[in-house]
Amino acid sequence: MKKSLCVVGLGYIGLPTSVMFAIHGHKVHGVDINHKAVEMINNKQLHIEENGLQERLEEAVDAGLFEASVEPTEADVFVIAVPSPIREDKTANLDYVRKATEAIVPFVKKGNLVILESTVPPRTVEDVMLPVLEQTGLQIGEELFVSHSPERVIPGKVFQELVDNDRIVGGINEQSSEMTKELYQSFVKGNIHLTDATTAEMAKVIENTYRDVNIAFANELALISDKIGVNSWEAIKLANYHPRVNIHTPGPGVGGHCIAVDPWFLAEIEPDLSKIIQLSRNTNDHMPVYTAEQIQEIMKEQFINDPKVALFGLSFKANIDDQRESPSLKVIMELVEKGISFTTFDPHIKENVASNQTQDMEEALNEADILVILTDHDEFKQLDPEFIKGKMRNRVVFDTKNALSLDEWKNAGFVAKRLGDSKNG
Ligand code: SAJ
Repeated sequence: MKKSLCVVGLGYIGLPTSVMFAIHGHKVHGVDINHKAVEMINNKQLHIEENGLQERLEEAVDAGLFEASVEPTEADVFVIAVPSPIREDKTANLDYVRKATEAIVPFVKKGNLVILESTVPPRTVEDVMLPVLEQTGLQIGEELFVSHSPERVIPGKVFQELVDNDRIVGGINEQSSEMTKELYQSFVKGNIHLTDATTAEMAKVIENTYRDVNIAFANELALISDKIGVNSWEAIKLANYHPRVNIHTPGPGVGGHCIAVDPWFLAEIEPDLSKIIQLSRNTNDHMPVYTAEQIQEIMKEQFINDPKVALFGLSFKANIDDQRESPSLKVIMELVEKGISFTTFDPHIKENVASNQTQDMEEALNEADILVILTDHDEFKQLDPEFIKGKMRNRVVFDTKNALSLDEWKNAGFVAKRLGDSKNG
């Protein structure tokens, strides 16, 4: 049955989810506090980059099934997809979730369903949302239904994963779960697994924690390999041919709003029991520092005093424009602290937001002594060393993402190095 939806939060998750519901026939009213984003969306313009979003947004708006506003409205279903960041002290900041819940209270009626999609520490629905929703005066679980259905899509492939991924639905009671499942069935082709709200919260947080811990392991292998003349990328690839081994890949750090954040939700709840989790987080957080040290080291080895560094890649991973928690920004901070001059370039980030950023690749390379690849965008994998070499002052390249063929760059006369690879670098 077609429903009316009010989706609070029109960011990387809320906007694609809204248009998906709309193009599947539901009437969606999207809400965001960002006036500019709301105006852009209503004009069928994007304030974020995601494959396939533009055409779906146009389809949804043209069909009259999607509109954006700064105010919520009455609806059958409320979906909350707002940020749930951590504070400076690594504790969960649930202010957005709380405020979004408070904002819908005046519009919630008997028989409505409220779904939280944001990733949150276990017990948030029970301890943070329900007390706010009680202000509606409705009997929770009988007159008002509530669930957590965590988003699990990966930026860049959101539309594919919204459809194909299995979905977890954790209701505060069975009826909440069933109502939520029925709604998502309008577009989800994966299995929909029902559980309770707190287990759903836990499942989502541990998915990202699993990844963080495994990336930390890969990064540790890179550090060891750098010391002992091994190429960690090659060793990991070989180890992964074992049917029960699946090591992740090293890099300059872990970015994004999820994997670098969610493990802290568990650490906050049980600090004494989450030793591997905290160690992994700290290992991954140290990688930008290590990357900056490596840059400095390479420049010293090449007897280049007062170097200028060209940093390529500002988004937190390949082929997206999202810079949240990006390791590149931390590498920049480290270089600033070391007094090393640099330029930054990223073809996916169209406005200059980072320090010394330029939209012109050649300008970024001008007078540069070392080119550092921090994000493995497709554009960087296709860089031609023969072209690049004429643009730089010195020919040194440092690849932190295994995006380049070092042999090709060496053949073009570069000193070519790779993070976690002291065999070739
Ligand atoms: N990274 C590595 N090595 C790896 C994999 C990733 O260094 O082997 C780095 C990336 O470069 C990036 C960061 O980790 O900086 C995170 O990237 P990612 O692609 O692993 O994940 P996200 O943050 O884009 O999306 C994750 C996904 N979670 C899992 O894969 C378990 C996604 O499904 C979630 O929906 C999303 O978090 C979220 O919103 O929670």
